[in-house]
Amino acid sequence: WEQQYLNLMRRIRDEGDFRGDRTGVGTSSIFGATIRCDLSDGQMPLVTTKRVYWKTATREFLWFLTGDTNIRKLCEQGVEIWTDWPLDRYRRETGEEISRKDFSARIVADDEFAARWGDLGPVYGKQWVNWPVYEPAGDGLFRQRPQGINQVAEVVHSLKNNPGSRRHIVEGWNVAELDRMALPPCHKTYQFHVADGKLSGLLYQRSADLVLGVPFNLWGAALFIRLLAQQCDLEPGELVWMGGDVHLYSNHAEVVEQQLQRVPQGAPRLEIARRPETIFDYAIEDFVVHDYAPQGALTAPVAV
Ligand code: THF
Repeated sequence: WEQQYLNLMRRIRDEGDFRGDRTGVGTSSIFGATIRCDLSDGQMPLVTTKRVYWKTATREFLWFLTGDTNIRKLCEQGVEIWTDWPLDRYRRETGEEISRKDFSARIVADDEFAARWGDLGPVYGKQWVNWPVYEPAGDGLFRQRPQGINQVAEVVHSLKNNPGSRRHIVEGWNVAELDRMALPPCHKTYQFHVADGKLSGLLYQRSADLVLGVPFNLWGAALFIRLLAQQCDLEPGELVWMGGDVHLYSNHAEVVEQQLQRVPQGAPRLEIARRPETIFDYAIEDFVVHDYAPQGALTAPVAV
């Protein structure tokens, strides 16, 4: 599968349309792309042509499943992939020139500071496990139900009880709440499919930072399938990744050249060492990756 990823990277470099973007960095992009990955025998779409921090991506995914939208729990674990957005807001609103390291340390140490500055709004985790529901209050008004919809639990239930359904969907794009999110969801729609005892999944991602984000998003989507498969006694099938606006940031050009000179090596496998009671009970220690010997790290700046 990794060759598909590299081919896509090469195609965008050679044929992409250059456009200014929200972040001001500028991208080359194409519209509409697909990558298919076989997940049988523990195989995972883990990029080997550079080091990808699969534990960071796993911690992020487990954090989504808790419904949390504050970066504090991530910062406590040394995961800083979401820190730049709250940091940017803090700097803009206070004018204080705080470093990323100091900001993150303060989020961890100070409850009030974390509550005030660490929240991303109703992003992925909130929508996945607690999508808000409003019901008539009788007087023409509506009130919010104390507990929203847990889409992940619903999908576990539907996979077990109605595997042939075409409605196994987890959706992040809550139109009514987009304006309160630090960033509207990129990996916005997951659909699952059961055939012949195998669970496949499709991720539709509206916007895809091919260098930095996509390796994380592919891992997360494949992990989602693996957890659901284990919980529902199914074998992992295939991951189908579909990107809308798939782009290369112009400040990633150097990294793109280096990565395109490399050749994928090996087939990393993920072992899940334990089967917890529910999909919400996994811990980072449950995951072991075998046969991962990535080529050297390539670092690239993230556009905020
Ligand atoms: N915005 C942009 N511009 N790119 C993205 O990939 C992205 N995301 C999330 C939200 N907005 C985005 C955030 N996810 C990294 C990885 C994933 C991110 C954000 C940043 C990153 O910097 N990765 C580095 C360092 C890894 C580490 O520090 O452990 C890497 O080399 O992989 C896509 O969902």
